[in-house]
Amino acid sequence: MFCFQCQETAKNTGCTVKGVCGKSEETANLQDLLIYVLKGISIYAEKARELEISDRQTGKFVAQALFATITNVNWDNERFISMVREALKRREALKDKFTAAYKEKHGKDFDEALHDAATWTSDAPAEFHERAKTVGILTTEDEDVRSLRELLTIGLKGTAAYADHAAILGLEQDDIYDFIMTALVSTTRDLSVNEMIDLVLKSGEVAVNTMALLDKANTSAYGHQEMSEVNIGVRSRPGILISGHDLKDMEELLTQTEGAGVDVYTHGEMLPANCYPAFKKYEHFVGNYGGSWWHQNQEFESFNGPILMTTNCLVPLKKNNTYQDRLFTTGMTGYPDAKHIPDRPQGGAKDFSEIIELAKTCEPPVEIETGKITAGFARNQVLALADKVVEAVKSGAIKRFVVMAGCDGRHKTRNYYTEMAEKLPKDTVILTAGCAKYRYNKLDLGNIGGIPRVLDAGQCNDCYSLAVIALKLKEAFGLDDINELPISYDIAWYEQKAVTVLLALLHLGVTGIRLGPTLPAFLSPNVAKVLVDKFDIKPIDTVDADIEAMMAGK
Ligand code: SF4
Ligand code: SF3
Repeated sequence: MFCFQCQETAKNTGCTVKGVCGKSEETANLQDLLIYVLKGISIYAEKARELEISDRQTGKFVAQALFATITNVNWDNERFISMVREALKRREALKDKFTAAYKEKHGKDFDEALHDAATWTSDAPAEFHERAKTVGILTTEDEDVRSLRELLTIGLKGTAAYADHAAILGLEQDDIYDFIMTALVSTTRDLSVNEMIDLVLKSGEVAVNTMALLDKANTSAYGHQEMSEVNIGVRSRPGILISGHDLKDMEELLTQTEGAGVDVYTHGEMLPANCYPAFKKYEHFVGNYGGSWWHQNQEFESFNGPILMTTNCLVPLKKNNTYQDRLFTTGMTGYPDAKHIPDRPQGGAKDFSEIIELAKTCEPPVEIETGKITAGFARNQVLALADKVVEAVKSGAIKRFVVMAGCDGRHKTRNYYTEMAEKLPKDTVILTAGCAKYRYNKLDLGNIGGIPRVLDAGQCNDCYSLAVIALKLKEAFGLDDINELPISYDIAWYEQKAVTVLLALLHLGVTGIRLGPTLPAFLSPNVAKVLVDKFDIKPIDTVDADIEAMMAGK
């Protein structure tokens, strides 16, 4: 195996024996093979597009399959085997459609030689495993080509996840699926370095569009997040814990648990659900339990009730854990020993009754903390405060905004972000989104004239809100360049969605981003240099040095 897609990768080079995350060689290889067959589908999809044949369902499948390969999403080899089979089936169906149309148009059979990803086939899992060993990342020998191909593919994964969330809420755009597939095809071709860089940058544009689509899907379904005090203590009834990013699952769980005598709590990236009007109204929706994803081995124990994982981050269970029988996955998430809740039938809802019945037999959660977190500062809420914010900047009460969005992770070096939040001057405001916030969202950092010093826009995809806010401020101050704003970017990354967000920021023209706790292993020295030269991306330094630089606008 070889995997270097996340920040925790072994020695910041690549996991080769087993993932630091716990991913087995078998799973890693099946993921490689799945992506390989997705490239084959994409080759035919591109050909079919030339003949004006489009197949939205297949585009969506490609997005979902990519989503499944994100760190900490799916640990179930059986699911990957069935996804490879489905991918092969879809590829063949698309091929048949295309070749028939081709023959009709040209009066002869299609006989162009295609990349092996479009022709390889098998139905035997043993052959899957063999083939998988020959299609991994290292088969691209040139380090820079590999780096650009993987930067593109890794960025696509987050876009794919966000596109799937939007699709679940009924919003889809063919151009997003088309780009994902075009980009996958590009990795099977010998392109020039400039062509590859262009595609990477274009993927940032598509990421922005996809986050905008998801923002529209979320806000039109559930309203705009509003400033909310989220309870972090517990009540005395048994509860269900829901984690991940899928708001449709959140909605259906809340409606199905109403009046059932059990409470609902969020974990990790589901925290922002507490700020949507459509969810806040439920009396049995208690608040948020615990911290970010990597605390789950302890927190799922003490929660006592069933846990529903709707997306990442799900981490492997420890031996002798007590929650394996209480763990449920759904959507693209999977774990070999956990119960999987099937997709909703057309026009219907998922059936969470088994989870609810189990909850009734469980002990209530153990209280691990008490108090409240202030959240809900997505674009609408911040723009409602815009006058106040602009005034505070003009008067000098707010000297600088620091965007500290992204992911959390278990590595000790991430204390940097807690220390940064604590040490930033009192006239700075932190803008955040994603689970990185758990490093400082329970600290009492005060407010500036009623504006909290931590403005939490929500999930990682809500970084879109941060972009909207920055663009509005640029307008309010009559600036030409987003980089003239008193905003610094100190982004934490762990999994691939953060890479997507980074590419989106680059597309919006943001320069000077600090990225930590380490720079991605998939950036070769030459590719890293391009990003440094073009966008002034930099690694984090010490907290004190970074504060000094950021306050000086560097
Ligand atoms: Fe290693 Fe990260 Fe890949 Fe897991 S996801 S195998 S930790 S690089
Ligand atoms: Fe967190 Fe996994 Fe990335 Fe959505 S839940 S930000 S790490």
